[in-house]
Amino acid sequence: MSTPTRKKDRLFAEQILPGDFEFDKEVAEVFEDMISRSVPGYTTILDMIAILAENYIQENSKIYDLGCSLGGATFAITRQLPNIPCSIVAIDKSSAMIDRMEKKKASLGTTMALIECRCEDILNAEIFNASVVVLNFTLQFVQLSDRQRLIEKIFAGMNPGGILIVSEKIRFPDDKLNSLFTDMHHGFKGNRGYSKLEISQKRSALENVLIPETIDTHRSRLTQAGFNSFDVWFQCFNFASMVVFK
Ligand code: GEK
Repeated sequence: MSTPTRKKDRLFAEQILPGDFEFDKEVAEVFEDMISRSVPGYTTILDMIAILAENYIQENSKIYDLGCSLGGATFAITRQLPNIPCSIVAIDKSSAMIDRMEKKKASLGTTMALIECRCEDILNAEIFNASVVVLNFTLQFVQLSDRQRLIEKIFAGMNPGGILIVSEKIRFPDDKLNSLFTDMHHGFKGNRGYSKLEISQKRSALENVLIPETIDTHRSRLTQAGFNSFDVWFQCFNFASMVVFK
């Protein structure tokens, strides 16, 4: 999804008043630049989600991209889909994100007709006949008390043999590892041009909004909901992507 017109993220470059991070119009405008300079392996993860979707899509079923932002995973999947009848439902509760995604979809032409973009809270969204479900860095923004219910709803809406992909920022039970990986992540952002001020202001803005959990917590929640064959298929520092099957 990288384009020469991609706008650079400078949202935290100047000293700003404290406040919680929001997925508003300003963030949507720079989102592609922001996520690819902030999440180690983001492009690889999208490419691999497309391959997983290609392998697990079932005829006449749906793919759900939950918390789709600008449709990074959705558009990667559409490039890789086999020629079988299916559709993709891309959901985000930020209208700024969905508006931009709709524009991108329109610019890509009629082959994108299989994508339905919805501005909706995933906690209220109906999920059914799903063979592939993607939560790519979305669950971390859902309130802790709502996470189990959401995962159970996804399980109920999936077909047997379907795959759920969950990518998250993660926490470690060991404090030493937590600070090592946090430092490495900040080093990664520094190498990609973010200043110390940008890194620390973004960190404070996300503090109450992005709540990471340990891999064990994810495993317990997913298996408790009924999913099987849990494993981590990608990890770089404190970012991981997990798969489970129904
Ligand atoms: C990608 N998956 O590029 N309902 C709907 N949307 C939500 C909810 C909710 N309850 N909570 C958060 N979001 C994307 C990247 S970004 C990750 C996902 C990041 C949405 C929120 O509006 C935002 O667009 C997205 O989840 C998280 O593959 O910024 O680190």
